[in-house]
Amino acid sequence: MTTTMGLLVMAYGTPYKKSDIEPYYTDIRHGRKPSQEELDDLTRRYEAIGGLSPLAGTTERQGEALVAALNNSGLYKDVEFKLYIGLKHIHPFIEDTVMQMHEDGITEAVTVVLAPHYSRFSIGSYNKRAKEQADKYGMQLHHVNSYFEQPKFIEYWSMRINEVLANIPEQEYDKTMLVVSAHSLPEKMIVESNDPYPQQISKTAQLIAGHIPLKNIAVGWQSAGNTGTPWLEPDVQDLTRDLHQTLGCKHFIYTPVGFVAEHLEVLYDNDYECKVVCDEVGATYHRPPMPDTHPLFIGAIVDEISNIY
Ligand code: FEC
Repeated sequence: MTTTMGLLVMAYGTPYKKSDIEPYYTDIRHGRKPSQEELDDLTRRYEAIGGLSPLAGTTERQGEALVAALNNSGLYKDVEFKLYIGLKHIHPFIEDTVMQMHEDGITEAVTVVLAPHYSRFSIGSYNKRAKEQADKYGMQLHHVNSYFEQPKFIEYWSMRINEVLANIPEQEYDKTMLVVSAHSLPEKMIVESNDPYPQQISKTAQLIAGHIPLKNIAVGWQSAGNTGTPWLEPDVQDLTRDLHQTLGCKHFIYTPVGFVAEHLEVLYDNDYECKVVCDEVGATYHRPPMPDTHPLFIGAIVDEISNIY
């Protein structure tokens, strides 16, 4: 007999239409409404990437690719995974999805967040919300906490960087900088709780370094909020200016490894903001494609799931 196992794929979420921007932003700010100026600024950034973000569709495609890969992996006899998507800041919210899973008769599920590195404030908070709801129904959850060390994840990024390098003359490699980045977080929170997030990003850079012929590799942080308190630094834009000044870099390759798809934080913060700085200093901007549904990326998550379930 085949057992149905839930596969709860959790992701950040994005506005589906322009009028969603305000409630979405309010949710991100834990219920505090943004000022008109803040709202206009966010709306302007969405407009700059075409009006809205492609993230909603990508999350669905990633979930579908993952459930298909799991069900075709041959790893699970008599188990059929059923996909559910739960979002952090917009419907379908994590709690509502877990309730739906219960109503559908799901008693056990694997959970995965579409972000490769663990922080108590990112993956930890998704897992907590899913577990609190699942506990109400006695549903058992198996959490994937991270997958940044999975060989296929590192292979994906190394392959993409090597593709970029194939178009840069080898004699310019010593003037080429790889910037490995992730979303910044408030520094105090991370330091006080001895959060593993910064070390996991550095480890990702270190693992990638073993597969590419570049010596110049820097870790940076992006997309920091404006809270008046320090966030993890250096910011990728400042880093670009500094590295250009000290090393005279001609090429910058940006790999936002803390994200897994093209969305506002990549399309605006990298493709627009970092490119502006590259143009300003006269260096070439490169940003390889994001993992999306690439089989190496989906395979990395399947491999991690097979470690926990
Ligand atoms: O394409 C899209 O529409 C959505 C892209 C998006 C992703 C994303 C991922 C992460 N965030 C993380 C932390 C924070 C913290 C704050 C914060 C604020 C925003 C705002 C927008 C936004 N984030 Fe986000 N994030 C995305 C979008 N994020 C929009 C609000 C305006 C702005 O600051 O730009 C600050 C909250 C506060 O003010 O209190 C903290 C982390 C990730 C990566 C892990 C994950 O995906 O969950 C960490 C995608």
